[in-house]
Amino acid sequence: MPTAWFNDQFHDFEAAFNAQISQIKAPLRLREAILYSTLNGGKRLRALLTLASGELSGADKSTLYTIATAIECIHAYSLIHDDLPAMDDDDFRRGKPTCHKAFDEATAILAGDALLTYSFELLSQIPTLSAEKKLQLIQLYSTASGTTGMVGGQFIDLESEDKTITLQELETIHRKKTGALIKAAILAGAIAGNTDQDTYDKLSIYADNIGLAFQIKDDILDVTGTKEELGKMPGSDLLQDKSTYISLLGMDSSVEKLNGLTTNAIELLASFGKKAEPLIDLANYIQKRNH
Ligand code: GRG
Repeated sequence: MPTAWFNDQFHDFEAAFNAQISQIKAPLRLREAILYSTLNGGKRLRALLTLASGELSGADKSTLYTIATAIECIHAYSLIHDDLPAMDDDDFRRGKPTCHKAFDEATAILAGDALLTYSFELLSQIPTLSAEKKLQLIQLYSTASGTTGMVGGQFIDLESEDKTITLQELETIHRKKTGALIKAAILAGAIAGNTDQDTYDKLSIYADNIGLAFQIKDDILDVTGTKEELGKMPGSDLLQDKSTYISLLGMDSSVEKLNGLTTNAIELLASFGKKAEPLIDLANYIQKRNH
């Protein structure tokens, strides 16, 4: 991660995340699968987005750590389930064998289920937030991860396999499948703090822009990245004959779209001055990342 803010926040969050995940009580092998799939080198992008928008919104740090842990739990669950043979059937994730390869399918399904549930348990127990804010966060995360968000997007994506889809359909899949959770991560930080409607609306549009930018970059990296950089085999989209930004728009226009979305996101936050720097750094990071 490039800036001093990134390094500090990443390390502090990693320690807080480790502590919260280690509190999960479960039968030994299930617990091992949960720890294996969470404490394993993710970029913690969603957590950092929560911390950055929370900082802009004046939220308390320990509250943000719990909210950020909760979103990383949902994200980790989605990756475990996405890697299963019934879905993407991937052997590697974050540079290591996927959960079902290291353990077994039933354990991987249950580890994912446990992480999704634990996320809401964490949100419901935050001592520093009012009942109303906790409910708002639970609603935010459940809509983003459920049928109108990530699960719905994953379903449409699976249904679209072996079909030619339009750019608009691809965008809908990505906004739901990956964009919704990224947006929830950003808005959660704002809910934890105190923002006016104008700030909330700007963060919401910023989130739409970088959520899509993240996915376009992911499509680009699947073509340009190496196994070492990505922690999994590149070229999987082409191998599965998947529609991507590259296959529908071409590489040059995809890069142009990525750059345009990043610039829009950054311009939106200009009026916040220094307070918005972490969010601006994260937008730049999404644009330039190599994994
Ligand atoms: C199974 C309900 C269900 C949903 C799965 C998110 C998702 C939906 C599937 C992931 C498929 C995938 C690999 C999409 C590409 C974008 C993406 C989410 C990449 C992984 O996120 P990163 O790069 O991962 O933030 P790390 O490992 O850094 O946390």
